[in-house]
Amino acid sequence: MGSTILLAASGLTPVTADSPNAERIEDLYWVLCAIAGLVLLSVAVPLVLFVFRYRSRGRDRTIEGPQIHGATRLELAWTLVPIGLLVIALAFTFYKLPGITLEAQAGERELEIRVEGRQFYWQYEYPNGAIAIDKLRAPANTLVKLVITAPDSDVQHSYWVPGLGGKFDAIPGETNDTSFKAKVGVYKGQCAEFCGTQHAAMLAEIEVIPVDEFDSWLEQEAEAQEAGDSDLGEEEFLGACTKCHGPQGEGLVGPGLSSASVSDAENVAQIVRNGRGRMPAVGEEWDDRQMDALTSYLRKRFAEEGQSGG
Ligand code: HEC
Ligand SMILES: [Cu+2]
Repeated sequence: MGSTILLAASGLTPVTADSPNAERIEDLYWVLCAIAGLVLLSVAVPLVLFVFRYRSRGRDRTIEGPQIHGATRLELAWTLVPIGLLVIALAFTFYKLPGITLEAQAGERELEIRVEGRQFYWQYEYPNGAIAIDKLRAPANTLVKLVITAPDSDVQHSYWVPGLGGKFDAIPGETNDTSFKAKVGVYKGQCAEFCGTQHAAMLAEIEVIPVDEFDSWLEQEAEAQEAGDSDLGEEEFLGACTKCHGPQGEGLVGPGLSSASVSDAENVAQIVRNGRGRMPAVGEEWDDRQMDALTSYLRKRFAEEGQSGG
């Protein structure tokens, strides 16, 4: 379908669906798009034709047109056809809707991951306690259930990775579930609910990798985070801090960070947990493991930059 490719290239259509639930959403999009297109044409084309066909051609404006009463077939048609179209749209929607939530078959593995929307990053928690920020890793061809929420102290966000499904609100204190099942690949998404100054920087990414690779990575990652020698601190800095303090900590929406401002771990932890002035409490519910990862990363990073004169 050449026209489909053309539309897709122009960015007017949804991205290609790569999960069964997203495929259903895509199917719905195309059927509703076709019906809406049909309606548009059936109104717009006669409108343009009539404008030319029945224009006044210099006749006096006071001359009345022919008085026509009743056109039963026409009236029936413009009542029944729209009803028929709405019934088709409704029936097709209800036919496709149930499959938008994926259910695990008997004995099928299901991995549940908690997703928290926060100003201005996504925090993921795996069943074994491992944490990831912004970038989620997931096993291929496995049912992954996302439990989406936000901390009470935060604002509302919306988790959206279009290739893998619809938008789901991340509401403080409430949970919304969605799921996906995808092939190996990288799927991009973003926050779809305006949530503050750095909303546009609230990007999400899901990297789907082979199951074996995923399982061993997850185990190692949890152990490394427990032992305090993972990349969690760097992930936290990039995801939770640089969006305001700049990619190099040079300052953006917030002030620049320096070895002086981050050397006191207690002080940093206090600011990150409670916020300060215009800085939100970005790490309000972070546990000690998360906070230690951040503070030790910051100390190392800014000490190095101090030596190199940057
Ligand atoms: C939403 C934007 C935003 C985010 C995200 C953010 N900050 Fe801030 N930060 C600020 C602002 C604004 C200030 C200045 C606060 C004030 O009014 O005193 C600040 C101040 C600070 C200070 C004090 C600086 C000084 O010179 O005294 C530190 C330290 C700090 N932030 C660390 C962090 C760390 C670490 C993170 C990531 C975990 C982070 N911030 C995330 C906006 C942000
Ligand atoms: Cu957001």
